Amino acid sequence: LMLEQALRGAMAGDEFALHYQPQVDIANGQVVGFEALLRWNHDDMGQVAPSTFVPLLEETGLIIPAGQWVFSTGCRQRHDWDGMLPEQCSLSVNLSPRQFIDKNLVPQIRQVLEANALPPYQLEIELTESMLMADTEHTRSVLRALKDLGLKVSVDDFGTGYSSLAYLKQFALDALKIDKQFIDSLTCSQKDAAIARSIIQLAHNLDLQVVAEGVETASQVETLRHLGCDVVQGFYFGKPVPASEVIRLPHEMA
Ligand code: G
Ligand code: G
Ligand code: MN
Ligand code: NA
Repeated sequence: LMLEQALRGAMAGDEFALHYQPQVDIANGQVVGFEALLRWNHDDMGQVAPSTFVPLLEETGLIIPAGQWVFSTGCRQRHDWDGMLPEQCSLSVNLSPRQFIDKNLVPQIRQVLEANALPPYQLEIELTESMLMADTEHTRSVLRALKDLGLKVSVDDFGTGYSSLAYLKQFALDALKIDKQFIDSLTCSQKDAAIARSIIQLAHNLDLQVVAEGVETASQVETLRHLGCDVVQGFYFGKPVPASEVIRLPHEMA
């Protein structure tokens, strides 16, 4: 409850920030996007882990205004980087289940794109498998609307959620993000390598891009390149950094 009070204060005060982590085209090293990750710096507690406060935002419903803040801050930031980042470089925003079922989601996204004169292809939405499992009228219409707006939609933490693949044929998606747990032992576990290889093949057979998450070593990059992965993201290329550091990053990373 104290943490909940503190979170309400964070919303009102100036305690939230977005950090940005580069996503790199494995073929040519170009930075093709940044994932926006919410950070909370509390006056007394210091940095609170997202794994602690994001679930709390979700439970309390504060994720709705917080998510709105993430969209408007991220899109304004991407607009400010116009001309400093490659035109095609996108901003990925994580969406939680409560945001996904919120009736105002699509109008809000439309509004924030317009307010920041952002071309829709510069905004990518990350959903999780569980959010795509419910094949309801709402799920269909939201995904259709995001597609019609011209946004990219990717499936985060792929391979760790419910195991139905039916949603992959139901909805028009753009990318699968292979969960870090399969990348961690990619180079030492034949099973993890087989899973990564299979996800990449599955994705490509369905015309989806593949992003590998949590890439930390050069040998993981080599293996992923060999397996035909498209985009890599992880500490090997860079940790999430504050906005002020983004334009100082190289536009090309080996
Ligand atoms: O990288 P990090 O430890 O910051 O992220 C931890 C978790 O918090 C991840 O699952 C990530 O998807 C989630 N997360 C980070 N930022 C946001 C956000 O803006 N909105 C939502 N819904 N989740 C976020
Ligand atoms: O669930 P989601 O994929 O949105 O969460 C991304 C989380 O993973 C963030 O907390 C981010 O800081 C973290 N992360 C990104 N790259 C790496 C990495 O290479 N190693 C580790 N340990 N964590 C990473
Ligand atoms: Mn994510
Ligand atoms: Na993930």
